Amino acid sequence: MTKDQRPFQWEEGEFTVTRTTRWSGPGCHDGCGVLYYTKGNKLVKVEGDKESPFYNGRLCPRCLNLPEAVHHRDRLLYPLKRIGKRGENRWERISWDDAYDLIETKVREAQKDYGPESIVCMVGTGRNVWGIVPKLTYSAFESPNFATGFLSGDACYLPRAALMGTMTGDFQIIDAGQVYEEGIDSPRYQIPKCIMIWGNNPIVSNPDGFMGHWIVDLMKRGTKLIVVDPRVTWLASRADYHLPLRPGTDSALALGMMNVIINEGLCDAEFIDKWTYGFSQLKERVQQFPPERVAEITWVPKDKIIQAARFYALSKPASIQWGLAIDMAPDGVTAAHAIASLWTITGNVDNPGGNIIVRGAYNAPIASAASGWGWDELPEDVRAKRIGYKEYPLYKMGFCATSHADTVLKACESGKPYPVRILWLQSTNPIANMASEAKRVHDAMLKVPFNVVVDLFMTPTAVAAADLVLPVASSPERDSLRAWWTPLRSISKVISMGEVKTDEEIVFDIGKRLNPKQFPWEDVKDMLTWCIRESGLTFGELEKRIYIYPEFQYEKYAKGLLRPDGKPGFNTPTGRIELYLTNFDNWNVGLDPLPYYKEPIESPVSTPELYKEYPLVLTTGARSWVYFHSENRQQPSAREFHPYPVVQINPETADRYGIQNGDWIWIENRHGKCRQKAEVTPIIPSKIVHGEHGWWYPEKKAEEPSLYGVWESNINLLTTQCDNGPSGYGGPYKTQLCKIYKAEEGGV
Ligand SMILES: Nc1nc2c(c(=O)[nH]1)N[C@H]1C(S)=C(S)[C@@H](COP(=O)(O)OP(=O)(O)OC[C@H]3O[C@@H](n4cnc5c(=O)[nH]c(N)nc54)[C@H](O)[C@@H]3O)O[C@H]1N2
Ligand SMILES: Nc1nc2c(c(=O)[nH]1)N[C@H]1C(S)=C(S)[C@@H](COP(=O)(O)OP(=O)(O)OC[C@H]3O[C@@H](n4cnc5c(=O)[nH]c(N)nc54)[C@H](O)[C@@H]3O)O[C@H]1N2
Ligand code: SF4
Ligand SMILES: [Mo]
Repeated sequence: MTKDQRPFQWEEGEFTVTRTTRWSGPGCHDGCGVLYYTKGNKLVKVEGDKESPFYNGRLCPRCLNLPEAVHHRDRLLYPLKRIGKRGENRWERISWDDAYDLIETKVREAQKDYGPESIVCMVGTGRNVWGIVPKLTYSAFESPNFATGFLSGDACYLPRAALMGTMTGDFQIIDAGQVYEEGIDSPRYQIPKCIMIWGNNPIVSNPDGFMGHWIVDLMKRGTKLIVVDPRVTWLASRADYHLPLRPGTDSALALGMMNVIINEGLCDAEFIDKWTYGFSQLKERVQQFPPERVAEITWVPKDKIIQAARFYALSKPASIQWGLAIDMAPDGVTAAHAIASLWTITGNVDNPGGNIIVRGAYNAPIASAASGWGWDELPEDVRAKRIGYKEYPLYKMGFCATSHADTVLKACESGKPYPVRILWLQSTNPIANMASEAKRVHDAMLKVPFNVVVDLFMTPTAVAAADLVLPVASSPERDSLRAWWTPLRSISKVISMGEVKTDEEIVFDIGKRLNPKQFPWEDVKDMLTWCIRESGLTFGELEKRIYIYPEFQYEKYAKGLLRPDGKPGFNTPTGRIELYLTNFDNWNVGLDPLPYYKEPIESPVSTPELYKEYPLVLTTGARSWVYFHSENRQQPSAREFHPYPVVQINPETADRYGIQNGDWIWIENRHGKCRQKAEVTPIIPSKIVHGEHGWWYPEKKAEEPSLYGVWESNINLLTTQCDNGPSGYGGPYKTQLCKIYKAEEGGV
């Protein structure tokens, strides 16, 4: 059968089978091709779509277990209004009309008495809310404040995105052939000789529209790996070079590798000369980072640094697949700058098998990772009120610009620069997961007069702080789109539960009520068709085709395809990739235009006294197979697979503290403590421990002070808010100190 003849839907025995895309909820960063097997209104099983390019039928346990999530008895099915006090978990079922009436009243009050900027909308990570919630914020509420759910320093992808926005003027990702329907078999593609995987564990996390199994496919064709990770991950165990660095020292390592590459003349001189700005200043800066010094800082042996640097530079094409660990240190932006400089000075820019420049497929605003939909409608004086906009000019850059989360927190606490009157949380669970310093965030939310949570399940955050809870549809209950990055994909609704609405429907309904001029569409499908108008298809047509690939071109900078004026070059002030960031000078707020290294706030070097008391370096939150952050803890199969929070400790360290595999232990530092279960394993070095994030216990008591046991194993009792880098981005989620000791019997 040719691809055009493939059916979108068919009957198979007692099932209707639908071929479509799965995204959120429950949360995921990807949109893999799935086959939904439904019987009436029931999702019975999910299989991978073998004919879906680049997913080829490969599914994670989280997709295979979707029926358990979707039909779970704890799903929220009706709008709920709080009765009694916050934290009592007492709710009254109300109609959607009553919910919308209440929202309209509260929004109009806030707009009139405090200005629209007193309404702050918050989202969690990369789901199909990043297009639609900005539209709600800017067009319906007319507020400039779209934010993450108190994610300190917005330390997830946004630091890297903003850095690329100012350094390159565009967005770069690794080329794993995903821009072609034929994938790595495309004649235009080249297999990278080397992939450097930096602070990322994509086999488990499949982050940001990237699939870990793409790397495995490339390894089968000969690609060699360098892995920069303190732990021996699956990929590290198969790498030619594994650099197990001390958490938070990434920029020193990248600067040290550049020292080797530049001083040994291994750069791409022609590319540097023609397309980059500031090489001579960078060359001077890297002289401060000879491999001996870098080995001391990073705990990676000097020879390994030299050999890995040579191997990366001498492999062409080569690419870098980077991850979250870069953002999760206060100076994450400079680490990103140093790493992006590595691919720039070796000329691996927008080349086959290198780090290519991408934009969301067909610029579809609703479906991509970008968050600007509706921003242009706001007058300049309203935009200027965005929290953090003035203090942190880097927050204007990038494709996912948000309000500064830590300053939003301070505004909730202090009413400055102005009061926050409404928090609208659509797809985030800050106190269990997204925010650091969880108790502080809990208390701050209670100061806000009206909070709305839009979610699939009741969460610790909702019980603690919400006044209204709206039930939202899961992915198989949702008509939606995906354009992060390519191809453009349709998401089809195959079942419906209770009175749930989709994120798009909720925003659309509220927009129609509050500001109909900016929501001119007849219904959500009409709006979806408008969003993909550049593809020339209606939503219904796309749904039958499932996906469509826009044309992709390499070396767009040479062809005049990047700048608004159509000239060759990059969309930056100098028209070149800026190794020296001229914007940092222009803004005049004290940002270093060159990459630098700064010690973590608490570390063996910066706080030696503290290190005596807390003699282990703590990194947190490396992804696990069946959980997506704080989600899925309700699913019996997921809990069977991964019943407890796990803290990884090296056998030598465990011995030193009398800890056995499987013991409940306390992880503690001067900010707080929590309990997790020890996994004694050689994959982690002896001076480092790793604690899991996102843990709460849906089976435990909901009401305060328990909040489903959210304070028992929560690693974000040990992390801090408002310790950001100078750009405002970055927070110390993965760079703390701690001590560990055996907990009393019983566990949690
Ligand atoms: N210590 C530590 N903390 C961390 C991290 C770490 O590495 N270490 N990682 C951080 C990172 S990178 C991130 S991005 C944050 C993530 O933080 P969040 O995105 O807030 O995490 P989730 O637990 O997935 O919470 C999302 C909520 O949204 C709901 N939901 C899921 N899908 C949908 C949907 O489609 N629509 C709606 N309306 N709701 C939905 C879920 O049921 C859940 O209650 O956590 C951060 N927290
Ligand atoms: N199953 C599942 N998938 C997910 C998620 C989930 O919760 N569950 N969350 C999604 C989200 S929001 C994100 S942001 C992505 C994140 O996905 P990734 O980018 O893969 O991030 P992590 O798994 O947090 O960490 C990756 C690796 O960094 C290492 N590491 C820790 N500290 C450091 C350090 O200081 N430097 C370096 N170089 N490495 C360090 C860890 O050992 C770990 O192996 O995953 C997404 N995908
Ligand atoms: S990455 Fe995994 S959970 Fe997410 S859509 Fe793909 S198969 Fe499903
Ligand atoms: Mo994230």
